[in-house]
Amino acid sequence: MIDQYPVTAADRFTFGLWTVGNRGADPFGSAVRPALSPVEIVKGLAKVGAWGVNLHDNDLIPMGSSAPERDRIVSEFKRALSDCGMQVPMATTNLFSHPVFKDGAFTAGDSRVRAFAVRKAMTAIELGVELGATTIVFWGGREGSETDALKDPRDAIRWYRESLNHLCAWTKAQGWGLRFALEAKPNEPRGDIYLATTGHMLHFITTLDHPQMCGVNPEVAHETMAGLSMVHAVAQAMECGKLFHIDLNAQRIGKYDQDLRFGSEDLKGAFFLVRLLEGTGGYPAYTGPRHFDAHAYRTEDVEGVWDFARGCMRTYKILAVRARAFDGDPEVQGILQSNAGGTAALGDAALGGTAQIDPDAIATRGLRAERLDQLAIEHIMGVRQ
Ligand code: GCO
Ligand code: MN
Ligand code: MN
Repeated sequence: MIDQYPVTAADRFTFGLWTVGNRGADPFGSAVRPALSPVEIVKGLAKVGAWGVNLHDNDLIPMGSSAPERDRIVSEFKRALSDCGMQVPMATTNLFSHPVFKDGAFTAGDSRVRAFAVRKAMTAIELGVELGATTIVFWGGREGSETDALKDPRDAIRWYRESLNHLCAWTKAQGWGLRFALEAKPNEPRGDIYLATTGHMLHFITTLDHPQMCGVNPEVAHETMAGLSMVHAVAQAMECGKLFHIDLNAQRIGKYDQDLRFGSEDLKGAFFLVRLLEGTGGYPAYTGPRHFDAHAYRTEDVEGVWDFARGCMRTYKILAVRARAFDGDPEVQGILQSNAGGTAALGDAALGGTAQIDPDAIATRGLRAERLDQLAIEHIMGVRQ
């Protein structure tokens, strides 16, 4: 059978070492799968057709490794990357696992912890640059609180800004031309995480010393956990030129951070997200990596992990084809055009003509959103081509 949805390097699909490397441990149970080495992961990802792999510093180099150990690990990893033709477009820093970060990294009350975190991020950025990364993600998993008795959130936000300002200035001074992508999450592992959504991050960026080098890394699971629309978050980021990276996965509302296979929940949300990223409904497409920040169900063995990885990419590709079909469908276009009346820019002329506007007449007209949405559903289900 011919594969109608072959994955190619042009798709720019990436996975984190921590995603396919996830061993299925949860707060109630230990690992169910063997550890895969970074080199094994690179080979496995290349085999399923991924374009690149992303990493936290400690996914590759265990904390406390000696300099010679570090160099040996990095050179082995680089060899595997070049043998497999794999890229490392993004790197990030683990600022959450070590107990020193129990009350935050950039927002820790203790200035020594903040200094340690910034230094760790600098070392991780150097590693990223050595591997060819052009985007650095910051996910502040521990930057939050269970009680606001311990510190004033305004101090925390100020410390967060100070750390990022330092990292931006230092990175610029090295002449690396990197971009920073800030990733929001409402909670988990903290009770409440500061700058809880992509919208919070977009505002925070405007308060930094170098806002132009900072953008966002929205994640499906995180916006959904907050009960928000990932499509709207991504659209807002795209609209202001701030979509620097994206974490694709799936999530059910009201649950813990599930990080499920892309498209495995809320297929309609995934469809409209892919439509946005691919630009089939208008505006330029997103050109950055399509990164999957997800992991296989705990029921799976290693083979199931590769099923999971293939599934993420395949669903994305199928949805891209379906989105194109939806936007090319004459009935869809007809409904959209029939609603397009009155899109004149708001200006003096439009405001001057308001006397002629009959609000009651306009209000009687239905917009055919039911039919349009049904058409989207039928395209998603593949019954309309
Ligand atoms: C999570 C986050 C992380 C980050 C990763 C990269 O909820 O655990 O999504 O997976 O994306 O640490 O910074
Ligand atoms: Mn997540
Ligand atoms: Mn993420």
